[in-house]
Amino acid sequence: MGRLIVVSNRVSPPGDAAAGTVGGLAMAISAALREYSGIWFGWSGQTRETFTGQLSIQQADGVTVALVDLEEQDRQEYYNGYANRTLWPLFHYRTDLVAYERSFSEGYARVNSRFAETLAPLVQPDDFIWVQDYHLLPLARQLRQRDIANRIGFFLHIPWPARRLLTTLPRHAQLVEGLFDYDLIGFQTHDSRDAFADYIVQAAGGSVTEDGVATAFGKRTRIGAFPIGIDAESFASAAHSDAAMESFQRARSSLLGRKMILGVDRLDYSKGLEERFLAYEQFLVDHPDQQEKVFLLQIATPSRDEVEAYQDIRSRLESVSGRINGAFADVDWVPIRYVNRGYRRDVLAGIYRAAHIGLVTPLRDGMNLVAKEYVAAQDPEDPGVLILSELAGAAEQMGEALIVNPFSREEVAEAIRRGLEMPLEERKARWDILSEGVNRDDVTAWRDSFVAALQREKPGQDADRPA
Ligand code: ADQ
Repeated sequence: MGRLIVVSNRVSPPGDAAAGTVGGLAMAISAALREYSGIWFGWSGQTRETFTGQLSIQQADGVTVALVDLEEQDRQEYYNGYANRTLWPLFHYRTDLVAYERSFSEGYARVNSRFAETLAPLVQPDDFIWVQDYHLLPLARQLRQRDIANRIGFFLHIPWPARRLLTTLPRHAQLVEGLFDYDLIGFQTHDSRDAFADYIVQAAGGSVTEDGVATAFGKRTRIGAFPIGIDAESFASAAHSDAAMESFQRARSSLLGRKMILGVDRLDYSKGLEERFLAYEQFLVDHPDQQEKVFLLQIATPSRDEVEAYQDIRSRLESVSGRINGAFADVDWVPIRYVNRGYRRDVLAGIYRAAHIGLVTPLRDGMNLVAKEYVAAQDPEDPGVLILSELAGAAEQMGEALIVNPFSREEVAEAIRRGLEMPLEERKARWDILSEGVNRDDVTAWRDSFVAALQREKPGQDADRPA
């Protein structure tokens, strides 16, 4: 079997995994690459005056990383532009935030072409290529134009939007047609897979069979749901590390007998943080007896702060949390502890374990790994309660959580009340089922099922060629 080449927008530099600062997606990819002794190709995050296509190759931990620098204009038009100001808000149902600028789509096409141009010479005949996420939707097309006939798969980490939303995007058909140069397209959920199939049938006049063969634009591809998981085993052992024990103790001793509700998110408008704060405020209003008996710890790591919508959400959250704290706090109690920094995985695991409730209420989310990490970090003898948005992909798998509509303050407030009062027996029964799923459907299962499905495909099949 050939090597695995993973392509993603950003690549975590070797060494970050050891430092414990790598996020869920990066952990997932490193695990896959170690198994297939592959290459991880992507943007270095650096820019230079002109694009040279020169690669910086580094080896670490059984993984070869190949990085390419882009130009500043690429960063603005491709990364901050089309990826994060057009596709991200659109695919997260925030049409009010979508910017359609011609220079963005040009920059997006240019960077995908530059990726293909730099990657193509590295590809050997037996390799299989796995492209990650919405930054690189047209990459297969660009590679095919450079005579790369290898198997190429694509995995979308974010939701696929409903047809009516997608058709608001100028040149949407071109974007979708480009996907048909992949041999396999993976989605997080059946819901996303079905939304894609709906577009193929209703907007592109194509067809999709029961087993996921999609035909349109004179081409065929296969589609499927491959829900991503966490590295559950390593996360559970991180939860037992000294660092985790220390952060657990530190968090628990700061409780002073109170119960802790925890949110952990990238600071992003899709995560529903403002709505979460307001729902928590509703809970405090509905249950005055609970005031001073609980607090919300919200850890929100700033991200994409060159994009205005992210600066806006950051200042809104500061203002909403400040207002709630101003209205409810007492000399020895602050209802919301709002923290804007990142934590190492092991430290984070200890904080998860200390929390009585994990509050995961995105307004839209491809999967949401925090929900799974929260479950993996719990003490089996005294587990906390997961409250989970029905609009997170994870809700398709995690039905034993308290499932809520994140737009409904009343529902979220009521789930908080229920979670705080839930008897140990019920907490354990729910957690047992959740934990079994998190362990079974982990990142290894995700990787293996995607790679096996990709290898079953014959590369480069067109509809007019025999399958
Ligand atoms: P994200 O939108 O980044 O990922 P998520 O799945 O929650 O969302 O992953 C976030 C990761 O970052 C988690 O592993 C979490 O532990 C980590 N993290 C968040 N805040 C942190 C902090 N303060 N300190 C340290 N670590 C922190 C995208 C999609 C998701 C999809 C993933 C993977 O938007 O829907 O689940 O990719 O496919």
